[in-house]
Amino acid sequence: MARRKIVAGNWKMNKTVPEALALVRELRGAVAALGDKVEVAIAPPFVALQPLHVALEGAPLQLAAQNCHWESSGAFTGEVSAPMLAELGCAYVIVGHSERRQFFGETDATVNKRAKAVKAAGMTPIVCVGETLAERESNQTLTVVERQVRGALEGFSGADVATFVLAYEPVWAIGTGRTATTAQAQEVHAAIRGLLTRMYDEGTAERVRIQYGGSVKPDNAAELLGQPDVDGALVGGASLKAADFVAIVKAAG
Ligand code: G2H
Repeated sequence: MARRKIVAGNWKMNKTVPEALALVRELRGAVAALGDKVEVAIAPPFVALQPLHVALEGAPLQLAAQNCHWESSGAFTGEVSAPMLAELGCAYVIVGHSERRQFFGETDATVNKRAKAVKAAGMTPIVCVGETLAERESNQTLTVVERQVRGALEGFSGADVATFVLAYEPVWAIGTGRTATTAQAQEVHAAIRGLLTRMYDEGTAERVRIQYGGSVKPDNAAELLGQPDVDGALVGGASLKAADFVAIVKAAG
């Protein structure tokens, strides 16, 4: 089954609002010129969402947030809720990014709660999973990834999950310049799809889009994105320059 590839730029804690607007001005036309074969999203910091929502009107670029809280409102100082993000035009919310797991105490249970809030607010979660270097070196990759996928998706129906995006991001490849080989990426992506078949059914598993993330660059994107179970990329560092990000989108098409 042909899955439409999705390339998303995770800007992390980069770009002021003027810088974000300037980058989007560059991206708009360049992405539009590539046609609609590949879905493209950008995840700027929260403070840039509203101005970019306005700036992106009519553009073939989806807006994504990098995280959200699981409650709709309340006494949660410093947090942002899913309905607030939906109101700003977000189509996607990244949940469970390894930097959230590593630096902010994210667990499989809180990833699940956030994914439920995202879905309830009418958006689509991009659920990140991935093993550390120590876990890979001790042959725990598939066990860890299975635990993360099961934990994140607990309580969702196959119909829900079929619309979700998963992102396999080996922690050892994030921002390090080390990329998983195409074989390593494909092996884990295929294993995730096999797991989804066991958890739901083959039809569901075939519909879920699984992105690869971790030092994706213009020069490695085509090979990674050419793998049968790699349905897109979650791009960090290389999404901060229009030319690099557009080249990756092009490689996906
Ligand atoms: C992984 C990725 C984007 P980078 O975190 O989510 O970042 O491409 O910089 O490794």
